[in-house]
Amino acid sequence: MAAPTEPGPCYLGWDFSTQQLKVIAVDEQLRVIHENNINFDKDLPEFGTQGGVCVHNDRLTVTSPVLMWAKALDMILEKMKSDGFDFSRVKALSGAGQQHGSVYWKEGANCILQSLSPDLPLHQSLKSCFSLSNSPVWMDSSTTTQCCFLEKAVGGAQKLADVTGSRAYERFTGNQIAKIYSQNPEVYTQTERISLVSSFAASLFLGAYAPIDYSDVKFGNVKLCWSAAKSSGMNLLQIREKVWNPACLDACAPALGKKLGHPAPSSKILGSISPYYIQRFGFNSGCKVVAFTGDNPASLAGIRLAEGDIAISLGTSDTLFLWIKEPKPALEGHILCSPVDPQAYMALLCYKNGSLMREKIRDELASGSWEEFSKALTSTAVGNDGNVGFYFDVMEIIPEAVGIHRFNTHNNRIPIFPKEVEIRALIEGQFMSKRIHSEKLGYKIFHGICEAVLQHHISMPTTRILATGGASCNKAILQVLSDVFSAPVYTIDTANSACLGSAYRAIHGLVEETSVSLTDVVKLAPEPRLVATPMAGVAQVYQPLLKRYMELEQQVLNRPK
Ligand code: ADP
Ligand code: XUL
Repeated sequence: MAAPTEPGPCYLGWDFSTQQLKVIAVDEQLRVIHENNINFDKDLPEFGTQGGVCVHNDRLTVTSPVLMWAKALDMILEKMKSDGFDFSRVKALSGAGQQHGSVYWKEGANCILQSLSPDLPLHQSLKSCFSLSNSPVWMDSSTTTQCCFLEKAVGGAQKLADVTGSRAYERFTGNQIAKIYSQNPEVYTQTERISLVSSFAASLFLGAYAPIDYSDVKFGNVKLCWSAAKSSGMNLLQIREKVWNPACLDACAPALGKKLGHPAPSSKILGSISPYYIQRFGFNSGCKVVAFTGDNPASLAGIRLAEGDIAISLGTSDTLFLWIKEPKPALEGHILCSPVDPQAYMALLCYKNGSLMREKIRDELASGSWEEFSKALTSTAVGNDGNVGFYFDVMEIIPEAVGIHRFNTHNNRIPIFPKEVEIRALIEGQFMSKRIHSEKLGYKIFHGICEAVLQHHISMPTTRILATGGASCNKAILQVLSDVFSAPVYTIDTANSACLGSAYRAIHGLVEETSVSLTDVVKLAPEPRLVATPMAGVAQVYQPLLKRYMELEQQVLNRPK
C-alpha cells in the first residue's frame, strides 16, 4: 500500500474589502483548498458599521474603524484554525485592500508591531497604535476644498494629471491626508506612518511597517483627461519616476514623504511572517509576505483577463476594466498599467452605486430576497418597454449625479415605476452606463465574426465579459449584462477574484526573480466558464435605448442639485 502523501505547500490570498475580510488558500496546482470570510456588520456588530463603513452626519465623510480590521483578522485566523486549516503549509501570502483608504499609525507603533505578544489578540495589542481610530475610505467625498487647493498648487488639474496620472479626486489619499492635517493638525503630528489599507494589512502580517506598492498608486504613462482618475490613486506619485512628487506632498501636508515611506513594486517579497503568527497559529517561519496591492489590480490577476476582454466587478463598488494596448491621451477614464502584461494598460471605471444600491431596491421591493429580485428581473421584457432609470443613492462618479431619476418611453420624468419595471430599470441602467462609458473610452466590442472579417480571413475574437464580485453569482443579473453588451459573459469559480489574484501574486512573488511572469504563473488556473449569452434580437432593442440613455444622462447631469 502506498504511503499517504504529505499535503504540499499552499499560498494565501487576502482581501481587506469594504464589507468583509476574505481569504482563499490555493495549492501548487492553483486549486482552491480553503475559503473563509468575516462580515464586518454581522460578525463584528460592536463597531456599528453598515456595509463595513460609517457614514457621518454630513453624508460626505465615510470612515471605517481601523481596529475592526485588526479584530477581523484575529477572528478569521481563529476560524481557520478551528476548521483545521494547517498554517504550517503556507509558503507565501499576499493580499489586497480596498483602494484609497488610509491608516494613521501613532508614534511608537512600529515597536509594538515588532513585539506582539502571542498571548493577546491583535486588536488588543494594537489598541493604542493609531492616531486616528476611524480611517477615511474610498466612499468618502468630503475633500473638495483640498482637491481644489492641490490642483491650484501644482498649476491646474491637467498639470496634476500629467504628473500623478490624475486630476484631484475626493477619495484619493493625498487629499484625505490634507484634510486630516488641516482639521486635526495634532493627529497628523502624532502620526509616525501613513499606510493604505493594503499596506496596513501587509504590516499586520510582517510585524513592521510595509511599503505602499506601486500598482496601488501607479498609472499608465499617458496624459489623462478630466475623468482619468476614477480609480486607484493617491494624487501623490510621479508616475514616470515612481517617486513621491515633492510639490504634491508639500501641498497636502508637511514632511509627508517621511510618513509615507518609499513605495515598492507589488511583486516584492517584504520579508518573513511575524513570529506572532508562528507562535499563535503555527505558521512556518519561512512563510514569505509578498507586497499587498489594491483590490482592483488584484482582481485582474485573479480573473485571467486576456487581450480584448472586459472585466466587470460587481462588488460594493462596480468597477469595469478594459484591456488597452495603446492608451491615447484623449481617453476618458482612468489608465493603469496591466498587472498581467507589462506591454498593456488597463482603463478602469469605478461606480459608487453598485451592490449597496441593488440591495436597497431589493430590500424595498423584493422583501430582501435575491430570488424574488431575480424573478422580477426575468419576468420583464428586454428594453423594459422603453422605461429608463438612474439610481444614485450616493453621489455617483460616472456621471457626477445623485438621486433616482425615472423616465418613461416618451422621455417624460415619472415619480414611480411598478416593482418589476423598477428592478429592470435599475439593472439595465447600471449596465447601459457601463457600456456607454467604455465605448467613450474608445473600446470596441466585437460581436462574433463580422462580414469584413470573413472576407479578409482575419480572425477576430469575440469580446468576452468576465464578471466577478458578490453579484456575479446572480444569473439573472448576468443575463442582462450579456444582453446590454451583446457579448458572452464568463465567470470563474469564485466571486472573490481579489483573493484569488492575491494568492497567485503570492506564488509569483516567490518566483519573480527568476523572471517568471504572472501570466506564466496563472496558466495553470482554470479557464473562465461561459454563463450567459445574448438573447436573439437584443442588439436591435438596445441600440436606440443606449442612445436615449446617453441623452437622458445629460438631463440628469444638468438638473440643479
Ligand atoms: P466587497 O469585496 O466590496 O466587500 P463583494 O464582492 O464580496 O464586495 O460583494 C458583496 C455584495 O454582493 C453584497 O453587497 C451583495 O449585495 C452582493 N450579492 C451577494 N449575493 C448576491 C446575489 N445573489 N445577487 C446579487 N448580489 C449579490
Ligand atoms: C476604485 C475604488 C473602489 C475601491 C473599493 O478606485 O474606489 O473600487 O477600490 O473596492
